[in-house]
Amino acid sequence: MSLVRAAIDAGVGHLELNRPEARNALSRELGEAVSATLDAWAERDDLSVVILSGAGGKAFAAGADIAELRARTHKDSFHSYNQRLFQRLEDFPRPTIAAIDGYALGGGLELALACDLRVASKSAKVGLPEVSLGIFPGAGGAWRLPRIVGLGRAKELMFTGRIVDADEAFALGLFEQLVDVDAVAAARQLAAQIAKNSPFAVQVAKVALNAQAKSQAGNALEWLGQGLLLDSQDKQERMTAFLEKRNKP
Ligand code: CO8
Repeated sequence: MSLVRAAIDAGVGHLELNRPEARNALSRELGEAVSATLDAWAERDDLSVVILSGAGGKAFAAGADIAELRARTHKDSFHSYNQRLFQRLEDFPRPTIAAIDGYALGGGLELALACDLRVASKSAKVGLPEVSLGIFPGAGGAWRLPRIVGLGRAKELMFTGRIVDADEAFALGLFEQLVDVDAVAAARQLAAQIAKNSPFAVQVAKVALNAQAKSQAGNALEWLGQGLLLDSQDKQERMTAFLEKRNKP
């Protein structure tokens, strides 16, 4: 079974993370499949907008794959696979929309934060539980989240690791749109509105808006900070507890 389902229809690309049995947890292989699709789509003139979603209805993505993370060390942090993927998404030449039904946790929320826009349904539950696992949101969350919700709110969410329901997340400004059901259908409507406009003008607007928000220093701190945490015994114990179902955020 393919790890991503990708299709372009009427100028809108739909990329669906397809690992529902693991709540679309972002394994290295899944990340590479997303990256390959973005590479293939970056040059497409017939593409105006990209929608990202998660298969199965229960999760957009439940974070990085904890079994893989448990085995990672500071050397993997310096390779920064997730960071580079999310940066690739932020720099993608067309607008990107995360359509969030169900959980978007940890790296799954960071993936959504790297998209230009977020549309969610009432089933959405979001949060950054990394600190409960002995690491921190080191794939852009530490600087993308405060950019969107403000520093104080970002700290509160990150330090507690608590999971927020859809209404609260919308009130915090994490989503641009909240609908009762079916975030993908709502994202398609939004994409259709954007797709009516000049693709090049929209691209220039995206570049101009993003130019102010780049954080190279943030990237460097993430490699260093996550590298230290990935090597810690505390992380080993906490991730083992999750995998052995002794603990849930
Ligand atoms: N990684 C691996 N497997 C996962 C993950 C995950 N993140 N999330 C869920 N799964 C697996 C479960 O282990 C389970 O597997 P199995 O069926 O083999 O037992 C299956 O998916 C279904 O999960 P649940 O039975 O737990 O499903 P529920 O619907 O009861 O609960 C939850 C859904 C609430 C989403 C729950 O699965 C959960 O809490 N998942 C973990 C959430 C989490 O902690 N995410 C943060 C991970 S850390 C991270 O993202 C770091 C990003 C920074 C990257 C930096 C890299 C260097």
